[in-house]
Amino acid sequence: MKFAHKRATAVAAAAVAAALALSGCADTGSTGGGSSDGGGSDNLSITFLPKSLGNPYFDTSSKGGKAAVEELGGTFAEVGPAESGPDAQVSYINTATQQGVGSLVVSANDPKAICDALNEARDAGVKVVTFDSDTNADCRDLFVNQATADGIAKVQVDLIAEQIGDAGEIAIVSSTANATNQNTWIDKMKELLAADHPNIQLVDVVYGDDDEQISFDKTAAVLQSHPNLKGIVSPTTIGISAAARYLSTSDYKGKVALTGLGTPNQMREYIEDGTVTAFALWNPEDLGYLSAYAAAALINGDITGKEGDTFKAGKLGEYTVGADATVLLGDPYVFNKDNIDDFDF
Ligand code: RAM
Repeated sequence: MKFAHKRATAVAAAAVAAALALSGCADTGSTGGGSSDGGGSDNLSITFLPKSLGNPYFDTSSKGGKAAVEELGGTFAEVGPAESGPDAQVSYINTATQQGVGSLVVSANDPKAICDALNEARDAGVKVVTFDSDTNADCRDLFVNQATADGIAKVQVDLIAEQIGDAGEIAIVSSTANATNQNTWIDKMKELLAADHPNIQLVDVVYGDDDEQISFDKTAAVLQSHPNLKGIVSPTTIGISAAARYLSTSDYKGKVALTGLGTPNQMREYIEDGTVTAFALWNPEDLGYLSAYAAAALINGDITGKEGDTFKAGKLGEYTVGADATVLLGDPYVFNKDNIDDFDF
């Protein structure tokens, strides 16, 4: 598994920096290059556009993206809306297109709403990489997926089933209603519940919009409307930490289970106080790092997004483009009280 432990990350980063310095490749690079004969360009100006700013998950993915762009001698930028909304990213896409960036690396709040803007960017020569949350496949060059949707759904269903004794009512506290990633995972979770967990009933799906307070309030409301609730699954880092904050000081603490996708730093106190026993995620820093390398490979013309294309992603090694122009980071990882202190993101 390519999971960066905090010490391993630091060691690997130092090794890469040393290698670049030795090979003389650590210059600042050009950012205004046009296309060369092979269809590639040297315009390594790479802009990250998360679902929204101020989310520690995306702060961490951008940290990885920035490290990769710096290793490559390019120019990193991060822009984005304050709140996650279906078309809130359009103006940022248009601005980046006007600026002539080499690539936009986007986590989409909606599969369709930003497509026209992205396709205009692509017509102007910008390579579009989606990561974390995809658009429809015809509006991007490549999707860097954190883990398979089946794997992400299964780890959460397994965790909640184990935590509630495989029986009883559960609810989902999701992010925004249109989020491509959460909606895909929720559909897969429903399939798994129906197939393998006949005694678990999913009674509600509510949306906290990846906003801490809305997620907190929706958690309170869903617990009130379903007095027999045994567990909550929150497949969003903002949702699960807000739900944990609510549960931790309520009478439901220890009675209603909570799991889903969270960052170790946001969940640590709730693991320590017993509100949550286990949750899952991948390493967002690695996801950002891989996405930046994929963007650079598209810009350089090393890959086009064709199945079987390969490229090198620095300390993470070589990756191959799979079906539907998708690159896969790895497997989800489960955090609990025994391992959470090994991680710092
Ligand atoms: C939130 C966002 C992001 C998702 C994580 C798990 O930070 O919704 O898109 O991948 O949770």
